[in-house]
Parts: sequence; structure tokens; C-alpha cells
Amino acid sequence: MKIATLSMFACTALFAVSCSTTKSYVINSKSGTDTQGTAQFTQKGKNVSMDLSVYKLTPGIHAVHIHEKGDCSAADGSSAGGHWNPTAEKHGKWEHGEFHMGDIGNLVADKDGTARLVFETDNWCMGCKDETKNIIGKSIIIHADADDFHTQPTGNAGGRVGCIEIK
Ligand SMILES: [Cu+2]
Ligand SMILES: [Zn+2]
Repeated sequence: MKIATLSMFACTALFAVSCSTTKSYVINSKSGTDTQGTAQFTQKGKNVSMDLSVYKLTPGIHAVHIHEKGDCSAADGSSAGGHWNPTAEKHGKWEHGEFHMGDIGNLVADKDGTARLVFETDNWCMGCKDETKNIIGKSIIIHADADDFHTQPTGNAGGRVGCIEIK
């Protein structure tokens, strides 16, 4: 018991170097599609990494964003709201000029409809008190079409084919 308490304390004190938090989710298909896959988020020190694997997309380019509401209940994914934009900027390309905190970018699905994206940033956190960084309570949306990085406020990415509630 004493040893367990001590090791938990050490883990907290040394969070940046020795500990990480990982959460995994399954993608909900939306808009009558058969989208499948998983997303894993890991906070390690100051960085959050996302490992997104998607199957049964149409081949080609698909936008992926964090949207503002952690609610995938609507059949078309509209319940997830708009892009997560806690810093009130224009829609754009990640870390190029103005961009939303949810503007991850695009996935490329191969001829079988499979796509994988590994993304890491210190702009996000998992459950910290800074609401300009906290991704918990938001959602991931995978779109039917590509993000053009300039159409406001959506990137003209079309319908919503997959949704994940980040809890
Ligand atoms: Cu989106
Ligand atoms: Zn955006």
C-alpha cells in the first residue's frame, strides 16, 4: 500500500518524463456511410498525439477536424457543431497564419478506402484547465470531401462521414 502510494506520487511529480495518459475511441459512421476505425489520443508531457486509423472511406482526400461539441448523436453528425475555435481565428491550415484549434487537415484514403494519420501537437491537452487547449468534451469529424484551407468557416469539406466523441 505504501509502495503504491509512493509510486503514484512519483508518477505525478515526474509526469513530463515518465508518465502518459492514453484514451482510445471507435469511429461512429455517419450520413449513411460505412466508415469504421479507431482513434487513440496520448498525452505525454506537454504533447498530445493522435493516431487515427480509418477504413471504408471513399478513395481520396477527406478533411478531419476537431468540432466544438462532443455529441455524435445526429445521423448526419451535425450535433457536433462547427469547428472547435477557442481562439476565435479564421478557418485555415494548421500552424500557417490563422487557423482553428480543430483544423487538423486532410486524410488520404488509398484505393481500398484506408487512411491513417499520426498527428502530434503541444497546442492541445487532455483534461487540463486551459479551455483553449482542452480537447476532452469535443469531437473528431471525418468529412466526405477535402479541406481547401480557405473557405470560411468550414474549408468546404462537405458532409460528415465519421464522428468520435472525445470523452
Ligand atoms: Cu469538420
Ligand atoms: Zn476550421
